[in-house]
Amino acid sequence: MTHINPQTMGQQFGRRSWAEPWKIKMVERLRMTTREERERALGEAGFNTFLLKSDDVYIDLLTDSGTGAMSDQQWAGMMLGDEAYAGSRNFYHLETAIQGYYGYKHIVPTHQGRGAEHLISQVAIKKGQYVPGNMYFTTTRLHQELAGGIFVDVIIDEAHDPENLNPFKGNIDLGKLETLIRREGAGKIAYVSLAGTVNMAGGQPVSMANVKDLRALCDKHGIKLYLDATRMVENAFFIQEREAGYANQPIAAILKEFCGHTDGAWMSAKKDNLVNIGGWLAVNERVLFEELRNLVVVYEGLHTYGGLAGRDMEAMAIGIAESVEDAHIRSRIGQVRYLGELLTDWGIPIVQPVGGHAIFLNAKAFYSHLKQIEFPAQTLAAELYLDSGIRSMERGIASAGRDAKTGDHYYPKLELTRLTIPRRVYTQAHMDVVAESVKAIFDARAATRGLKMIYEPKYLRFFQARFERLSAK
Ligand code: P70
Repeated sequence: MTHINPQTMGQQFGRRSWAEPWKIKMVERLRMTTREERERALGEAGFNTFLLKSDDVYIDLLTDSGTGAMSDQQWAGMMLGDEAYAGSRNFYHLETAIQGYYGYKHIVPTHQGRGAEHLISQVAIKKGQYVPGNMYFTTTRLHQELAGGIFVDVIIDEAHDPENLNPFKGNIDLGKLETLIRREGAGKIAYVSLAGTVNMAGGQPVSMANVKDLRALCDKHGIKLYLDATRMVENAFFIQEREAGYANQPIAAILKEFCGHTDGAWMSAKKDNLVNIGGWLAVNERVLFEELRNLVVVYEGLHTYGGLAGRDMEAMAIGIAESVEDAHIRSRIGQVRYLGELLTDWGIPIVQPVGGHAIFLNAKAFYSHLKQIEFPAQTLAAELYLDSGIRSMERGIASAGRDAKTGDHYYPKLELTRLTIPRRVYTQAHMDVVAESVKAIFDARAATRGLKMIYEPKYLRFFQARFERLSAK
């Protein structure tokens, strides 16, 4: 060793360090694998990280969905499950938590986010109506389409540019929305579908100013505004950090104010709400609620459990309260940001600014020698797994699917590989290992060959598609 200049994480970036507002009570062992074992596992999985067995994965960054660690309080809450078929006391705790922190009046529990998406889409969309939104999300758009809706992307153009530094890249372009309303008429718009921190754009937030303007525009035309609240607490953090007037407001207050501009929300509680399973739907309008509450018994379960055990609802109620603590959200996003800062510093192309839940590697720039139909983001996920056993997720052409009418592939502008950070699970040392592995495959990128798809399922193809490595040219 020739030169040692040890620096803490904070010092490396010219600031004081933060640390997690918790300590570890229980650990889960991880299995390390050899390169040969990983070659075999990936081959068997058809080069699709969704098809890997988790026992073959070392650091699992596939998703932040349901992969978080619950607190001792939440585990204690699990023992308080009231497993009555009807009227479980845990449902009322959950209802109170959602009403208190998100501010909506009526609550319908669901087994997870897509259960809620299904119900709201069936009730609020008439065949042939448009559903404008700030970039598509796979399950959200599919449920809107299955209900006969036509999704229209009205996010600002900057969201499609991975290098653009706009602090609120999740914002809706009101001009685009107004043009659609003028062209089609307000009656042809089912509702505006707004997501907090836009997943497919890189976890990019929506500003309070934008939701206020949207509210005014929707009111002008008599259109409803519904929120995908899945990562809305993370969105509130960016408002606190970046938007004038919010620096001294607690996260809980910002969250409630934001939701107050919308008519209702659906939620995948597996993210912000810190549980391994669960979701909910919440609306202010009584008539709509009655319809949703009627439909939930068809698809999910009785309206006081919605496909969940009582203990799951208790853990969720406690998780909601923990999720809005400022210290929690600061350290959660701080960890994501730390990984982002390392990669940025090393010149590795990632979506900027770094968003709330993940680092998105810009696979188009990473493998600039590959065509999009050679699946650069899927290739990147495969190479990262082979190098170190880290599992990531493709968010590019495979995820985008095909145009239902023409049958052609969608060619999304963004071709990304997502390193998604579970909440309260991995340490800073894990982040260092991840960063070094990304650098190793970046340094070896010129020799990397792409993939071809050899099996393609009809719905949400990325989950089960299989690929093969292209032979050398
Ligand atoms: C992810 C997960 C789920 C999700 C979401 C937003 C903004 C709704 C949902 C659905 C899981 C996932 C889902 C589809 C493809 C890949 C991964 N996102 N809205 O990893 O909620 O999963 O509970 O049904 O991000 O991003 P749920």
